[in-house]
Amino acid sequence: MPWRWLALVLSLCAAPMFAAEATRFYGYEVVNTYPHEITAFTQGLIYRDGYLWEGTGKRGQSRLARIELETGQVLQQERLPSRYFGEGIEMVEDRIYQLTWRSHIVFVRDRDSLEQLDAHYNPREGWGLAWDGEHLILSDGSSSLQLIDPEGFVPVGEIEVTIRGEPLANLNELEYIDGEIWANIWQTDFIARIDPASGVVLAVVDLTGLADRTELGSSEAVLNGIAWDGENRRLFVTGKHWANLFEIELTERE
Ligand SMILES: [Ca+2]
Repeated sequence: MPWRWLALVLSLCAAPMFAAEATRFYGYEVVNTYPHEITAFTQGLIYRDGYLWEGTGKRGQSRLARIELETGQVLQQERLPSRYFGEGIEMVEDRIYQLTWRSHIVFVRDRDSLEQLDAHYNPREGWGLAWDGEHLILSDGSSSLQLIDPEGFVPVGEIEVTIRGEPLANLNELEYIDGEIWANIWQTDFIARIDPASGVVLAVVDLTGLADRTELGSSEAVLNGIAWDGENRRLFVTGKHWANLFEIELTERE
């Protein structure tokens, strides 16, 4: 039941005393609003070296792009062959990994030229990707996250993600922030903050209303894409077919 977890979250909201003990909840404030290409079907988003990097999906529209934050302008891009549906991206040193949805191929590109250096096999679906400094973290739409050695893209571990003891599925775009794994929950306005050691959802970020602040380019326009500027501690979020990307700060909920 795909919405089972949502019922759990809402029940937590309705019981704040218990929720405060079990799962923290955060709201948000918008700090900055930037342009974002409304045609971009955002599947992977990171901020590194002063730029946004975005992987997009849809066959025939999939690409990896380096983007200027302030203008949303694409500075550099590499398109995927039209048979591939691009998914999550992550940078490991001078290499960028880009997932495909169901083609089981992971492209490895040079950070500077975006030229393909290598390709790996991913036995699962490819959804989101993050980097904890030692392993890549892969989501596949289930409640399970894979830990992967970037050398050869070899799975070395698994994290089962739960909220109040129940599996939390539909984990999508990922970001590793201050020792936590943050995950968009597909087709919702929620981001889960996950303890990598236990898989327990420590907190839920509720971004309800953010989509109302931008133009949406299709019926598939949902929140997706988390990027963290660790140096300046800035948090960026956007969505598929959203006309804007937002810098937000979290607010505590009672
Ligand atoms: Ca990300």
